[in-house]
Amino acid sequence: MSIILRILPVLVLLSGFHPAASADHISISNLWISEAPPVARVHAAYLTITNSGSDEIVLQQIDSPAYSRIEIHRSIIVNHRMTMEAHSQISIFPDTTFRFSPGDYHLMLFDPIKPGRAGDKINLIFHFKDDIQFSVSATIRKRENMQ
Ligand SMILES: [Cu+2]
Repeated sequence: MSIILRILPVLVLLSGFHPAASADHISISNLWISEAPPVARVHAAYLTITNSGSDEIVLQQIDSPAYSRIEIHRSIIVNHRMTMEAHSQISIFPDTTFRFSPGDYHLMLFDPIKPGRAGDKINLIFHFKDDIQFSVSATIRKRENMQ
């Protein structure tokens, strides 16, 4: 009996990660997190989102069991200095691919629960408008592997 009670919450958690069946027009690929020193309190992630549908899609929120908070940022230069601006959401037009890449748009991942090493996998959950959700596995990569 006690074993069943322990397994049940895990099953409920996993069922929440299934991607919505109505979201075949959205694909998320090449999701990776840049390896950071163990003391780092923020990590950066990059990915590609393709909208192959006929309507705009809107990425509204990202979360993960491995971080306290995730924000959408863009690196920009202001007065000759690199800084970052936060975006509350990203709209992707029909038949368009949107790339998050170093020096441009990225995900800022705050307060890692444990330091990640290259090769580790971490789940991020992407929330789009209209209650569309995806859980995607990110791979931690060393920065020099970036293209
Ligand atoms: Cu940032």
